[in-house]
Amino acid sequence: MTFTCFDLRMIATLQGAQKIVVLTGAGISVESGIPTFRDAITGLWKNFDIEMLATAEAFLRDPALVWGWYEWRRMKVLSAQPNAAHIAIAELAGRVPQLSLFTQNVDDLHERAGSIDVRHLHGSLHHPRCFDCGHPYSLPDGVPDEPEGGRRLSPPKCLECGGMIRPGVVWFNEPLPVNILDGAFELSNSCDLLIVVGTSGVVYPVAQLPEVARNAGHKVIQINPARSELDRICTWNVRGSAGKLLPAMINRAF
Ligand code: BV8
Ligand code: ZN
Repeated sequence: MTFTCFDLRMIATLQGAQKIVVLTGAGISVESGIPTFRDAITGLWKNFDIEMLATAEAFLRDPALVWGWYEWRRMKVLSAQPNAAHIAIAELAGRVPQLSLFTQNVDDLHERAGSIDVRHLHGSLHHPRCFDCGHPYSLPDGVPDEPEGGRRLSPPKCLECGGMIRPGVVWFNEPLPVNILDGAFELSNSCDLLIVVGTSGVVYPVAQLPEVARNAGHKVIQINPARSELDRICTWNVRGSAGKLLPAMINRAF
C-alpha cells in the first residue's frame, strides 16, 4: 500500500512495537546536502560508472582518482549537519523498548544526531585503513581542502608498512562486516517492525533485509519520495522526504 499520509494501522503498529529495526540509505542524508550514491557523480567523475569507482580494482588502477573522490565526499560530510530525519531516529530510540539502527551510509550523520551503536553495513568514510596491512589510519582533524587539480589526490602512506591508505568503506565485490551483517539478518527476522528509509533497494545483500522481516511475518514501513525495488515487499510505502515524514510520523505516534 502506498500513502502520502499516515495510515492509522501503521501508527498503531509503531506505537505497539517492542523491537524496531531501522535501515537507512543515502536518501536520509539528502536533506543534509549529501548527494545520494547514484547522484554523487559530479565533476571529474561524471564520466565514470559509479561502480567503477567503488571497487578495489579502481583504486589499484588509479589511486589518486578514487582517493580524491572519497576525500571530496568526506569533505561534503564534514561540512554538513544531521537533518530532522537523523534526529527523529535518535529520538525514536528513546521512546521504544529496543531500536537497532543499521545504515548503508558511510557518513557519520546518525552519530552526530545522537544515535548510539550505529551499525555501518558498508563501512565508513571516517575510518580509513592500510590497503596492505589493514592498520587503521588517523586522518588529520578538520575539513580537508578541496583537492587541487580537479580532485585527484594521492592517498597517504601507511605508517606501519608504507602501503597505500584506502577508504574504510565496503567496495563492490568485498564482503560486508560479518558480525554486523549477521546481526542485521537476525534482528530483521526477530523484530516486530522494520522501517526502511531512503534506499533504492538495489544493493545486496542489504536489500534482502526488508524481505527477511516481511517473510518472518513482521510489518515493514518504507519512507521514500519515489518508487524503489522494495515497494512490493513493504507493508506501507509512505511517499515523501525523510526529513519531513519521520518527525511527523513519530510525533503522531507518541
Ligand atoms: C558482496 C560503500 C560478496 C562504498 C557501497 C545479488 C544480486 C545481485 C548482485 C549482487 C548480489 N549479491 C552481491 C551482489 C553484487 C553487489 C551488488 O549488490 N551489486 C548491485 C549494484 C547489483 N554487492 C556487493 O558487491 C557487496 N559485496 O556481496 O560481496 C563477497 C562475499 C565474500 C567474499 C567476497 C565477496 C558489497 C555492496 C556494498 C557496496 N558499497 N557503498 C561507497 O559508499 O562508496 S553500496 C552504495 O549503494 C551505497 O553505500 C549505498 O549503500 C548503496 C545503495 O545506495 P542507496 O543508499 O540506496 O542510495 P541510492 O542513491 O541508490 O538511492 C537513494 C534513495 O533515496 C532513492 O530511492 C531515492 O528515491 C531516495 N531519496 C532521495 N531523497 C530522499 C530519499 N529518501 C528519503 N528522503 C529523501 N529526501
Ligand atoms: Zn600498512
